[in-house]
Amino acid sequence: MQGEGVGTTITQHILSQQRKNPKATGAFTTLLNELVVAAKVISREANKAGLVDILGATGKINVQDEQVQKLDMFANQVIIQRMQHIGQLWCMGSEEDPDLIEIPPQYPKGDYILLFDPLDGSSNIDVNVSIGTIFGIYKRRTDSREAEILLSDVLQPGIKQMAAGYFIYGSSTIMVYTTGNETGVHGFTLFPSVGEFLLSHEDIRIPERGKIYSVNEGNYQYWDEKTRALVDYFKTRDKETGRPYTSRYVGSLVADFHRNLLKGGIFMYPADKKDPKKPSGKLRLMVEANPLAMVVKEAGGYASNGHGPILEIDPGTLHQRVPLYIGSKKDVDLAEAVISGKKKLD
Ligand code: P6P
Repeated sequence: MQGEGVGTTITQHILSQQRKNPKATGAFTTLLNELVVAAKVISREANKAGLVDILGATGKINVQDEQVQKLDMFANQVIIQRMQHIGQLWCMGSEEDPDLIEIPPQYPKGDYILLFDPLDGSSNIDVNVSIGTIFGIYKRRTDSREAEILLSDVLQPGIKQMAAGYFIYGSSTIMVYTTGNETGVHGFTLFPSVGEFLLSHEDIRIPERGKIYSVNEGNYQYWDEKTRALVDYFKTRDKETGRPYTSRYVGSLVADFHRNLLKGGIFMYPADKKDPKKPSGKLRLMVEANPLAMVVKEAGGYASNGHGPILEIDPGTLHQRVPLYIGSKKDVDLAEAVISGKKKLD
């Protein structure tokens, strides 16, 4: 699928995926393509962040009890404003908004639900570390006769996602997405000179075992014994299992995840006792864990909350947090066996 020597654009690729699905109506293609436009706008601002007054905090605190950065707000608004008029969405949910985002009455509605973290890793904006947008797309469960937007329509297990992916705004802007059903995971790099995302990482497969572990060890004292034993395991010398693993932790989920997706390894954000309001750790099920869990599963990896698959969790609330162990299947299987108590590390 080459076009005029520039390679395969994301639009061509999404269309080719649509053709593989006999039931596809093109609504889905419209949705993904508009999300790409929003990401291009965010990328432009993220790359300017060091130059213009888009840095710093707004002085607001979001539903996550976190400082809202100016670029957070900008990214959130760009996605909402671009996506609300395309006529494909039933509603949206954002990490930045406490409640569901309704489609204004002047715009037609569709059957898809978009859940997203508009700018993950925003605490890194001011220090020029990669940040990103994470998204998951579901089909509404209620039929068109149901006029009311019901939270029960949105709180679906991650296995129901129609598509998921992320954008990384770093040294280059990259989009990684999957439409599931063994169609693979594909990465695209934004070429500003062309103004297009071009296929750069076709059919990404994560190594079944890695050599990298990613975790904030500053939380060690807040972890339970099993979590400490697991992290100590990755640090302990053992020739046969290629340990100690290398420690890599950027503090920006999309950056840590993307590196491990390409090179292999395990990212962990365990439950901890650091904040009584967040006993399950910091990361959100619906807008962070589920989308990345779909991507990693399609790439041959696995994502667990330490007791079972992230993708099979029945959500209780829109902003529910979960412990997250995600990456190379053998590493995450081990983490789940240790955290759930099935395996004891000596
Ligand atoms: P900590 C960024 O704020 C974020 O939500 C993720 O991108 C990242 O993985 C995590 O928090 C880092 O959290 O507690 O290690 O600083």
